[in-house]
Amino acid sequence: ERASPEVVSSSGKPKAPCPESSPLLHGVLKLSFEPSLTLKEVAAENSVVAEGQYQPPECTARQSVAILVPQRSREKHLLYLLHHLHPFLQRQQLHYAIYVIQQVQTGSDVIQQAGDATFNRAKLLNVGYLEALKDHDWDCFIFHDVDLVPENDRNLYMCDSQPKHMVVGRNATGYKLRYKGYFGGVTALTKDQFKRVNGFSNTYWGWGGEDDDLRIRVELQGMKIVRPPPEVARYTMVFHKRDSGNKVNDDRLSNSNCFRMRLLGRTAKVWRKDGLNSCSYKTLSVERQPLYVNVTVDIGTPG
Ligand code: UD2
Ligand code: MN
Repeated sequence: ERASPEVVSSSGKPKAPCPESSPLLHGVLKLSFEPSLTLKEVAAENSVVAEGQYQPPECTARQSVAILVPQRSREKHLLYLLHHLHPFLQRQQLHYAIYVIQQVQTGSDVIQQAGDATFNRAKLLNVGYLEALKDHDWDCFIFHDVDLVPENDRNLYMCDSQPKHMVVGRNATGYKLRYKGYFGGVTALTKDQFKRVNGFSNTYWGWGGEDDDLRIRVELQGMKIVRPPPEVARYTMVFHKRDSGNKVNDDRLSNSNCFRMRLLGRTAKVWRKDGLNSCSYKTLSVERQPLYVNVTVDIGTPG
């Protein structure tokens, strides 16, 4: 175990629990997306972060939170996210670490940056959960798109008694919930909530459906999704086009003229066998960089 929260301060006195509401919060934030921003600059702004991890010096954090970010060829988005998220989480007085899970595929004898292999967001997040638990017994996991930046630091990156969906609205969609039951973008589940649903399905290759599948798993367990107030749960999504290697997953659902409910329709039948307990992968490296832990992993191919 490498990161238990310090319960004793450097002076040797026990640290009091952090207040229920952090005095450091600003509310609405002014975001910036400066194309010239560099990793070095973001590291310099965050000298209090070591190996992607931080704990408040002044009190004992109420939760230990692992932020899991699936990423492939979105380095600029990652930089914007790190730039905003580190100070944001510090103002929330959390003990936290950021994990970036990179999808790579191994060929027979060459390791190939998987520019072309089909992306699998859900499986990468399962890997992130399993790998992060090797470092520390995290209370709470935040499953986080690389391109979403929170606009208000009262959107607390902590877990509740029920699974929490943090993105009620975002810039591109008029800050409205996209549809009832929408569970994409950023979600927060405790270690036990995520384990109870057996994590994400590993079978969603390409874009879409994996977030709805997780919602179904949550509902099957009789849990109920909660959301922060809409004025707080707001995000800016950095502009992007659909990546190559992440085309719409047509198996995920369908309408009358194609395959109805191919994957989502079988969730209730398969969730026990398809998830954390069947997530096979090969960890290629775990690099402890100053601002995040970089987990590079071979998760295989759809076939
Ligand atoms: C929506 C959801 C997202 C997920 C996705 C369907 C929101 C705000 N987000 O995202 O959570 O359910 O639909 O799969 O509703 N990524 C890479 N490289 C790639 C492809 C994907 O890093 O080549 C990662 C990255 O973290 C990205 C995320 O996967 O943010 C989702 O992919 P997207 O941003 O292309 O899809 P989007 O915005 O429609
Ligand atoms: Mn996106």
